[in-house]
Amino acid sequence: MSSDKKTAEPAEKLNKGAKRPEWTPEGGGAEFTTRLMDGISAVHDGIASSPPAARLHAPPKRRELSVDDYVAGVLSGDRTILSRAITLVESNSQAHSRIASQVVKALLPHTGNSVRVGITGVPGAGKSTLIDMLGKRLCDRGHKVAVLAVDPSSSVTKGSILGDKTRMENLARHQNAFIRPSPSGGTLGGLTRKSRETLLLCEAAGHEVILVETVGVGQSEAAVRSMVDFFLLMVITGAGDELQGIKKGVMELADAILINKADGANLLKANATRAEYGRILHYIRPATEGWETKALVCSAATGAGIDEMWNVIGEFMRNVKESGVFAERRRQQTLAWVYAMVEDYLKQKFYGCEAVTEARPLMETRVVSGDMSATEAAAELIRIFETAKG
Ligand SMILES: Nc1nc2c(ncn2[C@@H]2O[C@H](COP(=O)(O)OP(=O)(O)OP(=O)(O)O)[C@@H](O)[C@H]2O)c(=O)[nH]1
Ligand SMILES: [Mg+2]
Repeated sequence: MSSDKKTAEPAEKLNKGAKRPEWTPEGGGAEFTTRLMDGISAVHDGIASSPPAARLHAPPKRRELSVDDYVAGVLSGDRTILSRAITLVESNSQAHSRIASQVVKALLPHTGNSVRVGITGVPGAGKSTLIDMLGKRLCDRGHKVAVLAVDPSSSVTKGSILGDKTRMENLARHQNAFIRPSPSGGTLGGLTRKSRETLLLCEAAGHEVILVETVGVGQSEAAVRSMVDFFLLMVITGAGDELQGIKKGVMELADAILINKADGANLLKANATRAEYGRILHYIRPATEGWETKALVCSAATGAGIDEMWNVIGEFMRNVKESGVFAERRRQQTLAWVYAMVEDYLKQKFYGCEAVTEARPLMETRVVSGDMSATEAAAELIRIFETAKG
């Protein structure tokens, strides 16, 4: 018994908080980073079903990259470095965002050369299935395709539209594809900033087609519209009231409405729905000057109609490039981005200000009870804010 205890002691001592072996010299560099396994709590019995040894170790600390490393890596299309650059852009740490902005700035001259397509639609419309099928076809034809997600719901649920639900299995396996789930956490404004910079990084890495998926709830459609050239609204045939379910505002953002799941018993119905949308579109203001919003059908599952849809996007791009609408839209989008970031910053400052937070309940009570007008309350809150920040 006592001898058991004796032999156990050194191991306990070694493992207790120790991440490196005792024999590592003081100040030893990366060449001495061999890590110790946890004692008997770790499983290594030589049986094949055990977790691989690598997982028993804490992951080795990755070498820090310089701005030049990031820039060179992204430009050479190195996917690992592209991923790390995106992680940097997504980070909320100030130190990271300083490096990130230098990386993005250095890469800017290499951006702008892709077709940016936004895809929205109600949950379950088939967005991910379409992206998987379309993306794979484009990759097979030699294009490099990047897929991004803007998912404001993920900041609440910590889920992600490209995460657990749909893995885009065909596309994910393709060497020409790069798939990035939505960053989690933060406001829609924050997510959009990150997604925009991610988009630029993907372009610099040579991706010629960028597909941005967003779930059709809330404000994310407008956010995605403001970062893409072509905006696709995916719908499905429903219980007869499907047209009412879609807000006119969202239809006005779309360059095409794609009725998905036009297969099997649903084919006839999908075609009828397309005709109906075709009629409605006459009364809707087109999203893009000089382009008539199209109503199309497809089956993301079988692939029918997908090439035709891609041809429509090609036709659109030729049209807007010739007319100058493309260049003007990109210019406007960049300017809008500047002010969106300014607004985001100001909002954060205002609502993050302690004096404002303290004053709000009283102001709100007074406004609601009619003791104070909304204008007076706003003026007072702004005065409090400006006094607080000195
Ligand atoms: N029959 C049929 N089923 C489809 C088609 N496209 C997608 N589906 C199915 O519809 C379901 C939802 O598809 P997704 O691609 O995950 O839909 P989504 O729009 O990405 O959904 P969220 O990410 O949750 O917003 C899945 O079970 C798909 O297999 C289609 O063209 N035909
Ligand atoms: Mg999806």
